[in-house]
This record gives sequence, structure tokens and C-alpha cells, in this order.
Amino acid sequence: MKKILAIIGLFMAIGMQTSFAQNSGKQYIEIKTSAVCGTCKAAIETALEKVDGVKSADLDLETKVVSIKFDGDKTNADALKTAITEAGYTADEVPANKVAYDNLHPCCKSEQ
Ligand SMILES: [Cu+2]
Repeated sequence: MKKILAIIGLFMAIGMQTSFAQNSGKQYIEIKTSAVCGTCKAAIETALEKVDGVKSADLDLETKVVSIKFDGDKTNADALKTAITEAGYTADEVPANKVAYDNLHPCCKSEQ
């Protein structure tokens, strides 16, 4: 019986690895934001680095794109976008949280 369970477990492990390979482990994503200045850059990077599983977040102010390295077992693209929008900025197609956006420094408000 133990042997059968071990074999079943092995097949499940292989199956899971195959189906979740793209969503687990080390992941990298680039998200376009509405950052304007250095304050925005710091706010977005800080918000992202607070998300469990995020290894690093680096925003390029020229392109407004934030490059994020994260652990796909702990977080995902949607959660990362939510962290950005809740800081008051847009994340790709997701609009900024209205309240957070209204609380931004006036110079950090992009055209929305
Ligand atoms: Cu700003």
C-alpha cells in the first residue's frame, strides 16, 4: 500500500510540475505604470517590495516600466498590479485606486 501511495505521489508531483511550471519558482515581469517622478518610483518600489515573494522591484522613470523579480509560488502578476494600483498608480490596463490616487502629491498625478 505504501508503495502504491508513493507511486501515486510521484505521478502527482510530476503532473503538478508540468502544469504549474510556468507559474512557480522564479518569475520576472515588467509592468507599465503611471509614475511621474522619483517620489512615485520610491512609492511603487516600496509597495511592491512589501508584497510577500517579491525579490526586487526597479522602476525606470523614462519608460515608467517597473521590472519585478518575484517568487511565483508566493505571489502573481495580479497581486503585483494590485499593490501598484493601491499605491495610487496604474498598472498596465488596471486603473489606480481612486482614494490612493487622490492622496498622491499633486505633481505625482498623471493624466487619468
Ligand atoms: Cu511623483
